[in-house]
This record gives sequence, structure tokens and C-alpha cells, in this order.
Amino acid sequence: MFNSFTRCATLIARPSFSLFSFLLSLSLSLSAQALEPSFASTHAPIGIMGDHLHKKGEWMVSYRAMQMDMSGNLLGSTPISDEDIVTSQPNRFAGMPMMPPTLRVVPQDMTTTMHMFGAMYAPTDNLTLVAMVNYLKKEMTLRTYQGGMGTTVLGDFKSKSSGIGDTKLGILYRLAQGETHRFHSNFTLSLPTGSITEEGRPLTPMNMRPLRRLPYPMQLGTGTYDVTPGVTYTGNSGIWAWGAQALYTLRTGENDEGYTVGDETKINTWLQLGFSETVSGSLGLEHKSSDAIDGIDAAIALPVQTADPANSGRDLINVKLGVNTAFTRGALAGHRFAFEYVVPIEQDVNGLQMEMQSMWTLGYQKAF
Ligand SMILES: [Cu+2]
Repeated sequence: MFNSFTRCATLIARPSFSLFSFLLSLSLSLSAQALEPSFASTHAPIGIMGDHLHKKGEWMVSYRAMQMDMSGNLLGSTPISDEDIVTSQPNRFAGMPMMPPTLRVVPQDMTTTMHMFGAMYAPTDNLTLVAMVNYLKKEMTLRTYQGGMGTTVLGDFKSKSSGIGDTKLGILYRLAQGETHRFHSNFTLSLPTGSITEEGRPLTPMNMRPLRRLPYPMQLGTGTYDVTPGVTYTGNSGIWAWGAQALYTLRTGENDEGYTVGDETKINTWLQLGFSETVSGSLGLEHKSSDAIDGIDAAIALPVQTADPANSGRDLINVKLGVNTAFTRGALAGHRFAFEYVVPIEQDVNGLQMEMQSMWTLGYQKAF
């Protein structure tokens, strides 16, 4: 009796994706056993790459817009003020001509936008090929303090870079597939197509604007061939879907400017709930850990934290909230749209670095 009532009510509420239908879906999930899995949940949250394979002969194209916002600074895991930075944090270039003993330029905020174009193709049911090309735009606002000491602000300036990032080619290979559980291996090769020699005109403490190579976080690529092996697990039962992915990125060799970006480990887990056939929500947890840059680019020397390779690499724990939509009929049949919002709940940086505030991904996918 209660069952048929909730089912009826869900049908009525379905077109309006509201809290009401969400609650009804939830109650349905508790009262009914044989529910169709949500088609929207057959893909992981949009921030996860290489989560699914395709059927033999199938293609998929995708576009993702991503934005990461950073502001303020952390010394390890503790916030540090601009005044403390410019009076207490040593400048690794001190002793060189015109170089003050402490840092004098402080990053205020940074926005990184990425446009990611992807294609997938499955030559067999067990193997899917992936290619991704990125366009990056980075913008940082920095504050320069006057002269070699004290806390007098000279002024703010903007640092910008944009262009093609590193290109990624990947192979997804099925390891096991059952009714509920699926496993595949990931392998990605990253080609150094992103520039590592971007330049700008920083405002120096002596009030000059010389043309200089931009610090490491403003560069667009790693300059090395990078390989990322990993494994992905996905499962589903009823209106629930879930998954986990572990990836390790290894930089091979040293780039032309004399350094190697730190290796990176990324572990993701997620849980998805199908509100309907076409809409699902997700909750994810990510642990990301990267090492510091090894080596140094001799052309990067400024009294700013980002010019010191020791101030790179961090540990992050992120919480992710997402929505997937996948249309199964009508004019939009076969089109997927998804959004994911990410906030760090814990971060610990090597040395002195900007604090990550949030990140989001908006994505579109179409298979044919
Ligand atoms: Cu795909």
C-alpha cells in the first residue's frame, strides 16, 4: 500500500528535480528491492578521468571546463599573513644582485581555468583508448612590498599565462567484469606540449617591471614525459553506484630547463545515488599527494615563494559533490551533462604556498 503510493508520487514528482522527489527516491530505495540502476550513474562523477570503458566500435567525445581558485597562504598547514611572509620568510636568492634577505612579493589569489577536450574509442570490448587536449589560462594577483625590509606596500600586479597544456594519451584495459563489480587498469602517457618558458613583467621591490620567466605554478606543462598507471573499480546495485580509483603519476627524466615536477598520487572514492533514470547525485572523497619539484630552473629568480622549488608539492583531502545527468530520450538522448564541486577539508603544503579554496568541473559527454 505504502509502496504503490510512493511509486505513484515519484512518477508525478519526477520532472521536477526537487528535494521532494529526492526524499521520495530515498524512501523508495528503502522500500523496494528491484529498481533499475540510474543510467546517469553509469559514468563516475565528472572530475574522475578514465572511469569507464566503451563497447567495441563506440566513440565518445567530451568537453570539460574546470576552474581552481586559490587565495591566502599556508606555511605547512598553518595560515600565514603577508606581513609575516615579508619580514620572516627567507629569500632563497638572497646574496644575488638586487636580492633582499626575505621574500618581498606575496601571491594574493590565483585562478586556473582549464578547457579539456577528450575523445574515447573502443577497438574491442576490453580496451578503450583515450586522448585529451587541454587549454589552460592562469591568472595570479601579487602584492609587492617596497624595498628590502619593512611592511610598506609598493603595489599589486597581475601575472598571466595561457596556452595549450600537456597532451594525454591513455589506455583502459578491462581486468574483470561481473554483474555488480568491474575492474580495469589505467595507463596514461602525458606528452610535454605545454610551455615551461612563459614570461611576464613582475613588479619588483625596487619598482621596476623587468621581463622575467614566470615562477613554476604559472607554467603550462611539466616539460617531461609523464606516465600514470592506475586501477579503477566501479560497482552498482539498485539505485546506488560507487567506485574507487588509484593513480600514480611518474615524471620521467628532467625537462630542458633543469628540473622535474614532483610525482603525484591520487586516490578517489565515490558514491552515487540515482534520483531517476536520468539524474544522479554523488559524494566523493579524494586524497591527493604530490612531491616537491626536483632541480631548479636558473631563469626563475624572484623574491617570491613560487620561485623556490622547495615550495611545491602538497597533501590534500578533498570532498566532492556532484550531479550527473544522462538523457535517454527526446532531443537530448545520448547527451550527458555533469557538474562537480570540490572543497579541501585538509591541506598540508611543502614550505610556503597558496591555499586552495575550491574547484569545480562542468562537463559534457556524448557517445556514438
Ligand atoms: Cu567515455
